[in-house]
Amino acid sequence: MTPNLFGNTATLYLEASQQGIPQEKSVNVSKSYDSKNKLHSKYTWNIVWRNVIAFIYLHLGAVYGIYLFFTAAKLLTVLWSVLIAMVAALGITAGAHRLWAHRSYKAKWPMRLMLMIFQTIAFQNHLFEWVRDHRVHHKFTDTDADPHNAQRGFFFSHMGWLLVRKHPDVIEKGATVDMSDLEADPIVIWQRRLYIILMPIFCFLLPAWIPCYFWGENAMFSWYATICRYTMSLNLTWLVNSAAHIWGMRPYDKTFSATDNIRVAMGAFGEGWHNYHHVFPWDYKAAELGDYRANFTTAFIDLFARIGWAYDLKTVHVNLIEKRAARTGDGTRIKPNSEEHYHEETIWGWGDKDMHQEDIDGAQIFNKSD
Ligand code: ST9
Ligand code: ZN
Ligand code: ZN
Repeated sequence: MTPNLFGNTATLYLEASQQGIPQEKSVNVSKSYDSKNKLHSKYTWNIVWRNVIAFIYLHLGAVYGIYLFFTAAKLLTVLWSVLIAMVAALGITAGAHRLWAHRSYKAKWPMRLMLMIFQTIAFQNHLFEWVRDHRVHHKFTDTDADPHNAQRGFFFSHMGWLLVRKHPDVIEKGATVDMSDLEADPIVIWQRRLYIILMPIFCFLLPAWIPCYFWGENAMFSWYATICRYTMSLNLTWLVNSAAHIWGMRPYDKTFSATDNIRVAMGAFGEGWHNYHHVFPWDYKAAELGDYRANFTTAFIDLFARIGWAYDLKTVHVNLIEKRAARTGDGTRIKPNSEEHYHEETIWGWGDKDMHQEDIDGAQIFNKSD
């Protein structure tokens, strides 16, 4: 598939859809572009200037932060920033993503509390909002209802979607996605209620204050180290939505844009095996192959499984993977058994009402609860 960096035809596809021109969910990504619709486009982006200004500040601040890391900041401040970035990343990968969004394993309350705090450090919206957008992304991948639809180009799927009002389909179709499990989790509800207080404390104030108090870092250096850490973490996360929906292989299902991208997997703690992940979102490893080096999150979950805090770890039997790859993959994992590839219903994770019985029967569950 040709990389689509700034939208153009794909954006126009979206625009056309707003003129009432019917569209179906794409069967093959490249087929979804329809140049005839160009003439009818009138869609105007509803830009949220507050966000544009905030992201400009964050990115300029991040550049200054990098400069300070190499010239003026103390080594301890650099190491501290890396540590906080790692903790925040685990809040997203092991917490928001694999635990809450996909229910690929279960966690006892101390682990959920810890992951909720880690996720608050990451400031990528509160858990309820993060999970809702992510489940909607999985259910409606590559359509207007996908909050960061990669058909609208690299920039939109990376960051642009946070700078404009959502497409009405996101809200309309998103309302059909089950969120009852999060509504029943007191830790998620408590975080949502207090987010406006918790987020600034955990993402900005504490991480910036600790270097000043404990090793006498200059307050401005510490602030820009914090801005830099946050902005770099955001960009690494966003690569899963952009790069891992554009560049790479589609070994398990070639009918949607998600790809397996090892570079993203390394940088995003194992979240770059994204073609596999879209096919089997309920696998706690979010990957079929690869070891802990390219999947730090799996190592983290396995560690907590050893002490019993993480349990019911779900993964997929190789027979099921190969059967699916032969049916819908691009041939890089296993030889396809037919030239015809049909798009199959996508699901958001374990417990989705559209989950195939074959998948439920084929799941392997480790560290099972009684
Ligand atoms: C951020 C998120 O960065 C990043 C997510 C990345 C996901 C990646 C996943 C990949 C796996 C993980 C990889 C990790 C790797 C980590 C490695 C690190 C080393 N369904 O949103 P609103 C309804 S955030 C159903 O305001 P607007 C709902 O009723 C960055 N309904 O829409 C809602 O009301 P409420 C920091 C939905 O007005 C109402 O609509 N945060 C859905 O169009 C209004 O919702 C920011 O920058 C849905 N999906 O505004 C904030 N969505 O919530 C940016 C909405 O009360 N966001 N509704 O129920 C905003 O300012 C706004 O959301 C907006 C849209 C301007 C973008
Ligand atoms: Zn996911
Ligand atoms: Zn995706």
